[in-house]
Amino acid sequence: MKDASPQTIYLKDYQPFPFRIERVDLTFRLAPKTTRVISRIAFAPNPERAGRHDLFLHGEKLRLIAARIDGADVPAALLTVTDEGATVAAQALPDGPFLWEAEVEIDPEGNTALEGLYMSGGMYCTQCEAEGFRKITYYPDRPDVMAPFKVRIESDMPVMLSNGNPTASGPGWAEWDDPWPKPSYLFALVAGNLVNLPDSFTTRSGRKVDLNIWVRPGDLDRCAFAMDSLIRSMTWDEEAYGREYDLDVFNIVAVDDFNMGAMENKGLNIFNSKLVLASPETATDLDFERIEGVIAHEYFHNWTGNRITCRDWFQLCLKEGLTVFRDQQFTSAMRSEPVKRIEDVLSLRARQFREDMGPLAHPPRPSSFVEINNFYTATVYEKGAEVIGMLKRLVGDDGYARALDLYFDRHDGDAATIEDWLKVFEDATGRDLSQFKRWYTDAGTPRLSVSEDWRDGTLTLTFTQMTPPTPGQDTKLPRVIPIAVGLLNPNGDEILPTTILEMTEATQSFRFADLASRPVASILRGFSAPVVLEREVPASERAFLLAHDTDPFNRWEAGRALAKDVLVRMVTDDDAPSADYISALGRLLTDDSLDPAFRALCLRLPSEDDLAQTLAEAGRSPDPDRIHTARETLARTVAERLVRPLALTYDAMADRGPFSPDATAAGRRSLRVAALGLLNRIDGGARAQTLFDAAGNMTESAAALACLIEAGRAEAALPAFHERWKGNRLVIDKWFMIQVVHAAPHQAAEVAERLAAHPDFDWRNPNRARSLLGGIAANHAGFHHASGAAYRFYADWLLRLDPVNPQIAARLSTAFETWARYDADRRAMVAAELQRIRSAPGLSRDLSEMTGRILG
Ligand code: 0A1
Ligand code: ZN
Repeated sequence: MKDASPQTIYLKDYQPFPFRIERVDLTFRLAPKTTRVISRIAFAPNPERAGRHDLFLHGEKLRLIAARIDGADVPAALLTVTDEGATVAAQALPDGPFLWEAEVEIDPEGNTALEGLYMSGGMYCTQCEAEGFRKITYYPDRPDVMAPFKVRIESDMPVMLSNGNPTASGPGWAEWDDPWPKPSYLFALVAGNLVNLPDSFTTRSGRKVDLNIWVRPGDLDRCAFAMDSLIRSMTWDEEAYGREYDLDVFNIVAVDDFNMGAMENKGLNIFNSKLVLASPETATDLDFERIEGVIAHEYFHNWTGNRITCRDWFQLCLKEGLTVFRDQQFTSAMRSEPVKRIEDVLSLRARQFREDMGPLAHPPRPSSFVEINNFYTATVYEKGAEVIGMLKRLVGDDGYARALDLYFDRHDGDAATIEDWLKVFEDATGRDLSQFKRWYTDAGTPRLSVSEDWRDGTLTLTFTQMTPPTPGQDTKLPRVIPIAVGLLNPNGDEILPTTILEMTEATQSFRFADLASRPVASILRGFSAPVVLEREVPASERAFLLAHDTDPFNRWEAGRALAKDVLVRMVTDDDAPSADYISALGRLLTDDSLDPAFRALCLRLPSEDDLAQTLAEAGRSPDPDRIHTARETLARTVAERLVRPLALTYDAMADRGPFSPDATAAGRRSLRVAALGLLNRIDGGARAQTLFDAAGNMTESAAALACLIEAGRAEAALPAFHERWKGNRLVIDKWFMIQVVHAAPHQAAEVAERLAAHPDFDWRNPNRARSLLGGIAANHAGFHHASGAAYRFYADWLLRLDPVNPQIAARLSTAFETWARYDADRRAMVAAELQRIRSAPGLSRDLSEMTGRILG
């Protein structure tokens, strides 16, 4: 989308649309370059907006063929058409209800931005969130305008799908009816040569629902896990939230070209094929877990997003935060709760904290935006979910359940706001949440510092909170912070079980009296609030918590903090790796009472980006080379000192029976490959080679390949892997990514250049572009190499991608969001690349907004 002067849109300017829509009828005559869309839309005045109004309908890249009101052509003088839409002057409109009819022509094949109606591998599909429907026909493309849709599709494709229930079909046509009023962003259409995996589900009130997963012929043998995940999601949502499905069919379609992960269109979810297709040979355990989680996420949107949608896009976290929270609960229920919590916190810190500390920081509910597609962020999604977790901690499980019941009762069929959401909690629990609301309106991650005072059998914990300034928000008021605390006596017995302290002031003390001896405090258990805990803790206390904490999250956290302390000292003071840390790790590794997945997480050293962030938080400029060297040295030292237990673990965790994707088997594999990653530093890739040659599943195969690259002996493995998997796009994506992620820092840009010239580098495919570019950005020392070669390579590709798919270019540009952390030379190189991008003629609104904000 080219736009000379992109406009900022403000939450405070919200006004309801002057018209309501009673029903929508759409006919599609599909043709790759010339699809006709005929719309009939029954409008009526909206009583919330008195007076007469022009009718403005969004529309972009449409060729208008005819426009009629109540059967008569709209006079040319009363119809204004621009790049953004069509306006019918008020005097052309009757006082009461009227019928708008339009015929437009669109070009799905030429739609490389993958927004609106486009083609992927010969099939037609749509993506309408957030503002794609306006590229299909003229419409008030905003989430607060909801209507029932009827759709007729005419094409020579064997399968034609849309939202709702199928009503009739014949040779070359099919009709669909969606009785549930929905906003246009939930519209979907698919037509193609597809095959389906069918199943069914009977809801607890007895409605039989036909389930289908539609894929390209040849992919059918990789859908079973997704179907199983769907059925488990439907069951769980009934049990945990009392939510039933509400149509006769639920269709999922997998497409290869998709900008995001998946989309919750009513009754017709469209998925990136990487989040549907899985077999043991082609998908890693992480892929399986993501598929399960995203299938659940999209299904859960049926209530939190579709039945109750958002009034405007500023409220995006209303549906996304809640739905992420629900999918996290689901995964915890299906797998291990502590392991899931640790994984979520790792991802929160890596993505959301990083965002919150840089130039792109914004509140979960922003108050302005230029391009809404740039706000599908970790803050809206993951922090949005954390805020709900805190609400639940504050009001308790019963309060949460009452509030949610009230939310569904009160707002079913509504386009709601964050105010509506908080009000149901206030009404259901009697709490005043006005201070809590700051979590939605303020950006930035609070820093929470703690001091301890011990005297006369009383422990006093004094907390101070401070949130650094973020763009446009210089001063911050104190927030409500639920701090989960437990106390352990020196033997490791719990003397105070987890208790929630409710902090509301800038500084606040909490007392624990009548204690026989000085306890050890376990603070922020379960990561009860998304804050940075700043606390000087002696290594001995961390080691004690790592050995004894009864809260598994904090047990892991203690080990992680120890590892970080060690690594930071190695980077800043050239310290030797700490023997205490390594022996603590050794004890954990061999503790068979602990879940292997948990042990695997403990073995994983903090990432280089995480260390850079930690150093930056402490006001130091991180040196990527030193960080890389320190981490490598620690990994090698751990491997040398723990070679025996690591080798035993590696052997013991081998799969015993047939492959299972379940959490237990996946946890064993993750411990096995974590041990392999360390041993690989000292066995010259010997184990990796054996595993690569024998691996029967992708988790081990991909891990072995990565190890071989790191050991510098992948010359045979890389072509062998390519040869074996050249027919499978998803596996070839991995082949691209692994090579750049694991390349030595000084070679990373060169490897990326070489791969970009590979005939399989189909960069118009978002997954493929993300594999290579996301891969190099994830190679911290490679991306930030002092030569600046990776910065240049990356910027070149953003410029190339932007005219083709601005959304993808803009998302990838976040690799530069941390630039201000680094030294002056690196900062100058990144700034020059960002300026080069900004000066490109015809830059998209998406990338222009992002580069502008990143530069600050
Ligand atoms: N609502 C979807 C994510 C999504 C958002 C935007 C898209 O295109 C710009 C596509 C999908 C979800 O949360 O799963
Ligand atoms: Zn979502």
